[in-house]
Amino acid sequence: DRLSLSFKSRAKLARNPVAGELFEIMSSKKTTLCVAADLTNSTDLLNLAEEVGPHICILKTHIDILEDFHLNLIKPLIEIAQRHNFILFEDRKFADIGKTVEYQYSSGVYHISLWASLVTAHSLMGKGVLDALKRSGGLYKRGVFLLAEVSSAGNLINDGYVKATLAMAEEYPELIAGVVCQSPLFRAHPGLVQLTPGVSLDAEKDALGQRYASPRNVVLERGADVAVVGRGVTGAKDRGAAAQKYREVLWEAYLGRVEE
Ligand code: 6AU
Repeated sequence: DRLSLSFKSRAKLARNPVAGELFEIMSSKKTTLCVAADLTNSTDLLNLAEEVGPHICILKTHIDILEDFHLNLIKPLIEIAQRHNFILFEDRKFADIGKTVEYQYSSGVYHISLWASLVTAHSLMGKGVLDALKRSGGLYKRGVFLLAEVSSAGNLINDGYVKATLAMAEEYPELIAGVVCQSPLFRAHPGLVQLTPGVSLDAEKDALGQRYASPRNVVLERGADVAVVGRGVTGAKDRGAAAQKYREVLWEAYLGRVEE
């Protein structure tokens, strides 16, 4: 069972190289925290990366919400990620025909394939999305998180969609690093990472349909390996201290879950 195994032993079971690297980082750095850097200013983004860097395994970006994006941002961002040993994850949520996804991944303003080790994709459009990500150039080591469930109220995903998404993930074992979901869906696949957003110590929801659960709940009840925290950290006065707090409660919950 995935939930009772340590990240250390799961690192060896990962078929995707970034998932393997991620398990190693989580294990050695003792953190399962992914901070969602949903900020609109590049300098602010770099400052956040420095502040939370010691406490995270992943920095998740929505690079297209930056008002002052320039490719020059990428070099210092990679430098910070290497120095603090975390992974860059662009939450692009690809959801188009394969050919368009290929352009969105490799071209345009952001050149995501050159710097993001991890990206998200929807299963909605079918396998072409994954074929496109697989064959595009860019980083040698990269991984995809497929969205099987989402945190927002009123979403249209049903059981059939979830099942078909997991089946699609199984067809691309070298490409898929893990699954974004809200419940322990794939207990029999310890090499895959469960990434769960919608995590807050204070809030239950926001004004636009986001729903939150506590760090303990997402790890112990919902099966999260990595927990995504956005505003719980970015909205704090001391973002480094907030990240440290989330990291600690998440890690404690993980220790209470593993059996080896
Ligand atoms: O903690 P928050 O609500 O400030 O931010 C949550 C972050 C945002 C969302 O784009 C993302 O998590 N997210 C995702 C992801 C990671 O793909 C899926 C989902 O179901 N819900 C969700 O909030 O950056």
